[in-house]
Amino acid sequence: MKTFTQHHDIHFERLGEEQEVAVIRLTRGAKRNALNDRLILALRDLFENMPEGVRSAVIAGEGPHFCAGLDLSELKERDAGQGLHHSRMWHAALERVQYGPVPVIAALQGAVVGGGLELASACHIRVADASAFYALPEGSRGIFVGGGGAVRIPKLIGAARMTDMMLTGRVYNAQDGERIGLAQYLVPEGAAFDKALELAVRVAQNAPLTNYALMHALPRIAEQPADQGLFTEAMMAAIAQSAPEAKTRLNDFLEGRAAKVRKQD
Ligand code: 1HE
Repeated sequence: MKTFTQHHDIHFERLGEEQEVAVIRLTRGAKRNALNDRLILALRDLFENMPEGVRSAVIAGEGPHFCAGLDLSELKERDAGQGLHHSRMWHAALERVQYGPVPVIAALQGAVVGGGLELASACHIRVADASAFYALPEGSRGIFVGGGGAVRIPKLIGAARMTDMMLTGRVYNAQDGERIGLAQYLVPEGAAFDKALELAVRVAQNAPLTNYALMHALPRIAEQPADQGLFTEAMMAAIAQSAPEAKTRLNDFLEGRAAKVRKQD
């Protein structure tokens, strides 16, 4: 059985044997899934109210493009104060994606640009198909990133590459995007959603505390000075390993019931 709900320009569905994967699809294909305020707020609300039993999520876009970024038709007359609050609204929404209840996998195709790349950067895993391309047209539109891109994108590709993208309007294709770290997976055209779903099903099988540690502890540890990071790591390791689920899983391996690590083709 599948369950779906239609929010404003978002289709929400639960997939997987136990409906453990939330699939969130942007459904403004006619506008290349450009993110207007209503859509950003709907995303925030969805992540704040993720139903019980969801263990991982996929974000995808309808049509040939993942997302054309900020809806430029809404960027008319905003004074500095309104601009500040608008950016903070994006921050709050994408913060709920990154530091929300479950790991999120983005399925990317076509344009992943501007705010679309900022949304993808807030996800935990990015799977791109061969049609994907990445750009930060803010630079040529006379504006700046405002959806957390200045914080998240340099962590993926470094400040130098982001500076180049914004100064020169450079567009990375799917292959180069994967090479520089914009996406972790590159798949043939049309295959991003299926791969993202396959990964989401796999991620949903992890112990919830392990996923929690990867989402909430790892990025914070990575920001800490080494000495503090090591201390936080030890705390998180102790908590994770003391969960009953960890003990069961370790025993399963020791008693030959769990999968071994195998070389992949
Ligand atoms: C839009 C938007 C949009 C398309 N806001 N309406 N982002 C950009 O600067 C990217 C702008 N978009 C594009 O460069 C192209 O549209 C695409 C490469 C994404 C797709 O091209 P294409 O040829 O498939 O579509 P199209 O014909 O350009 O667009 C189809 C419709 O979507 C058209 O509307 P229509 O009523 O004439 O059919 C477009 O106007 C509309 N559309 N993109 C509004 N972005 C938190 S700060 C973040 C800051 C930013 O994200 S700035 C970067 C914004």
